[in-house]
Amino acid sequence: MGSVNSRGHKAEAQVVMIGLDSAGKTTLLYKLKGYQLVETLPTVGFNVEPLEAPGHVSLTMWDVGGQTQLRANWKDYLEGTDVLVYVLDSTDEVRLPEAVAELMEVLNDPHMASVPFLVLANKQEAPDALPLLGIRDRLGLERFQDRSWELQACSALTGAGLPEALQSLRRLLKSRCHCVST
Ligand code: G3D
Repeated sequence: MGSVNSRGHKAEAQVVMIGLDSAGKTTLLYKLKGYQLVETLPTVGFNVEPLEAPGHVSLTMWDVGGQTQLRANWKDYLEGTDVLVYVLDSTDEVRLPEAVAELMEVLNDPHMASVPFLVLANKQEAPDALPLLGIRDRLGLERFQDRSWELQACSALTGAGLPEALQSLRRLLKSRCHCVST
């Protein structure tokens, strides 16, 4: 997976995007691609899309289905990951513990050792969205001293926070590999 350029560096970063079902991954992916997505269906298997981040960074986004029976397949996609993007539904307080547990399981996978990660607290425009600071406390991200991470609020619906999310990705990629220029 991936490619290298003439300087022996990876020319294309491998970004894996996962999250529970209905977190908004598919909406996010197509919003980032600039498509207007009217209706989404549960992801069966995965969508994969090439994406350009600021600074001509090429990313490959894997949108892996989050339904319970599909989560066992997540680890098949983790090898070679440069940055993990984990999408949370900020309005789903009931399943927040489940979402956190799944994130911890992924981060504990041997393929993910020292891989930086970006948590996107999606659906932040919704009136019932949990505030970012509350989400940060519930995630307990401070325990991850051994790798780079960022938490970003966003709305795949309105696009708010997505430029900042791409900038976060760029920073995390720079911390991981030489696949982005300085
Ligand atoms: P998934 O790919 O993670 O399974 P989807 O999630 O992208 O299919 O989105 C699940 C539902 O959440 C969709 O609504 C979608 O419109 C909605 N959604 C995605 N992002 C946002 C957001 O930022 N804000 C709000 N309010 N809703 C969002 P439906 O009604 O089609 O199930």
